Formats: sequence, structure tokens, C-alpha cells
Amino acid sequence: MKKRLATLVALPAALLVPAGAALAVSAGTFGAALHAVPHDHVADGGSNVTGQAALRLTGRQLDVRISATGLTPNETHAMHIHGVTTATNECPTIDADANTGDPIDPGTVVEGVPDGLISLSEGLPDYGPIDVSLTTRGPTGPRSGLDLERFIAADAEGAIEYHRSVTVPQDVAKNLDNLHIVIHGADLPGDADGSSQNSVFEATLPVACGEIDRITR
Ligand SMILES: [Cu+2]
Repeated sequence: MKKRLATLVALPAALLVPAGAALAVSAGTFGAALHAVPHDHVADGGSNVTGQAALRLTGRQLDVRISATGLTPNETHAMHIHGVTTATNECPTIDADANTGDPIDPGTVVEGVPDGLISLSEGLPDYGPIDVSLTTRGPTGPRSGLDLERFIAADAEGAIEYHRSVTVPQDVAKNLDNLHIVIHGADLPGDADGSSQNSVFEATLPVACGEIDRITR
């Protein structure tokens, strides 16, 4: 009887909470289909990374599962949630290949002449800054964005299966469906080192991108 009374007392209090406050705790499930970032197939060696992400949000806790194939095998791949939280962002199209001579492009770049690749900085206007670094251990903030040794390595077949629960900033939690997931890193045929890890350009090259959509509340 005592318990029931407590419930009856609690109910009116709940009704007094303004409607908007119900959204204060962000929650729901989200998904993203990861598609290859458009590149010239000669320039990127035929890279074709595809995958999917499944996200479950409870408050600021985000459970992230990502599977992808087609990655450079046996190498780590930086993965981030990107985007300006106050705007809807899109994955870049090949039009982003402006070759404005950004410092991350290789020495062979001819300013203004597209090289068939969308570099990290060329893609940034479309998919925005790093919001969350999907590392395997340690911090997950933007400053971990290029800590390659803490990102997942693809297996010998070029596949990844990532799972981690991360704490995300409030504005990321609230605007998750404005944002994207981007996977980086490709060994390009333009050099003979057989690795993406010796060059910032290759290690950060966006290879797959997927816009995050809400599935359930
Ligand atoms: Cu990124």
C-alpha cells in the first residue's frame, strides 16, 4: 500500500515536467550504411570499402558496432564520428576533389588539378570536424583523431568488426542523426611502400562514409 501511494504521488510530478524536458535524455537506436568515398579507381588502387554501423544511445553513452570490408589488410584505420552538430552534413562527392594544395596532399599535387582523391582536408567542408574518435582503448575525443596505434586494424582479408561503448558530448548525443561515420586509410599505388601508415595523406584518406540515421527512439 505504501509503495502504491508513492507511485500516485510521483505521477503528478512527472506530468508537471515540460514536454521538451522529456528529450533531455537522448536515447534510441541509429544506423549508418557505409559507402566508398568516391575516388578515381586508378588513383586509389580500386579501393571499395563498404560496411554498416549500428549505434545504441542511452544518455551520453553510445554503443557502437561497425563492420566493414575492403580495407587495406593488416593496417590500422582511423574511424570517427564527424560533423557540425548544428547542421545536417553530407558525405563528400567527387566534387570535393578540388586540389587546393592543402598541406596534407602529397608533393606531386598540382594545385587546382583534381588528383582523383578526396583528401582529409578536401572532405572536411562536407563532413565537418571530428566529434568522436572511435578508438579501441583510451580517450575518444577529437584530439585522439590521428592516434593511429589506438584504432582497429583490419584483418588479413581487409575486414573489421568494431565494438565499443563510448561516452559522447551532449551536443553529439542530441544531434547524432546530423552526423556521419568516416573510416580512413588506404595504401595507394602511387608509392611502392605497400602501406598506408608511412604517409599522413594515405593514413587519413577517407575511404568510407555513412550518414547516421535514427531507427527508433
Ligand atoms: Cu575521420
